[in-house]
Amino acid sequence: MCVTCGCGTGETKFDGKVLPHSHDGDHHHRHQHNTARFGISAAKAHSHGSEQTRRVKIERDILSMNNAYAEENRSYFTGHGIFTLNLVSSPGSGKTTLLVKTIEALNGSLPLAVIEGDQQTDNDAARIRATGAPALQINTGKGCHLDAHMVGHAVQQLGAKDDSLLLIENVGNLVCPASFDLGEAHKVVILSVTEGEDKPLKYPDMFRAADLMLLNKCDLLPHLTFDADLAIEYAHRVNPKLQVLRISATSGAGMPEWLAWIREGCRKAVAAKASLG
Ligand SMILES: Nc1nc2c(ncn2[C@@H]2O[C@H](COP(=O)(O)OP(=O)(O)O)[C@@H](O)[C@H]2O)c(=O)[nH]1
Ligand SMILES: [Mg+2]
Ligand SMILES: [Zn+2]
Ligand SMILES: [Zn+2]
Repeated sequence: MCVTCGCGTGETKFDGKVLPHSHDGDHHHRHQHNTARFGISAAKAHSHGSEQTRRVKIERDILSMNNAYAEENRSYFTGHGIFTLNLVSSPGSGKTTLLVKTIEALNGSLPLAVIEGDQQTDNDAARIRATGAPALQINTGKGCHLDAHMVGHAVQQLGAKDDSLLLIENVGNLVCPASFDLGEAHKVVILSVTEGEDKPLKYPDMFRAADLMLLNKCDLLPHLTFDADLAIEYAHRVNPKLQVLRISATSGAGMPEWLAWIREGCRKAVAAKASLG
């Protein structure tokens, strides 16, 4: 169940197979699966009091469990110099197109891997693999977001390299992925110009959780009434520190700035690993 919208999670699949739950070998997780998988029923079994109190406790348990996994992922990423981005947006804003263009533009200059999240299909992982980059598709079934536990296993399965870039495309949803830390360095929110200027005001949690907003599909602006300055003003109203880049994944406008931002992040991640000794 999602703590934000109450949706069911269904069965999670990795490249079409059920999420593995055996923990042997040198898996970097140190978590206990019994509590991870059955956090909800454990909470149910041990809570007392009103339905409302019980719900609050379940929500708190799910988020604190997620945060524990996220911290495991984060320390793994830090220890291995992996710069991890969590791309979040509504469906169709252009995340996969942007990833494909980004990978093509980087042209093998840094090692990278992609984790794709969608409720169903492996279409996006196939689009990424067509570039030659490794990609793992997570299908969340009825679930509306990726969580840190899924990402930990996906990283293990992908075998993310040291000093690399890890790009995570979250499930298209401007609400629930805001609450789930995956251990990433930054959430990057993509807003496309066909979605309306007011989305940052309507979905403030996501724009607050992000460090960078990519305003995508700017090539379409001449055909629309969308006011880009106003959209950015709204985004800054909910998050004054939000960095913003205006881009077009299809025309390539703004891509040099986006690539420079990625390279700087990778450089810092490698330096942080080195400073650990
Ligand atoms: N005009 C235009 N279309 C874009 C741009 N980026 C993506 N698209 C289109 O938007 C649609 C959804 O893109 P997709 O990458 O699948 O979005 P996702 O659901 O966020 O992964 C596709 O038809 C893309 O071709 C862009 O910069 N400009
Ligand atoms: Mg996609
Ligand atoms: Zn949800
Ligand atoms: Zn696990």
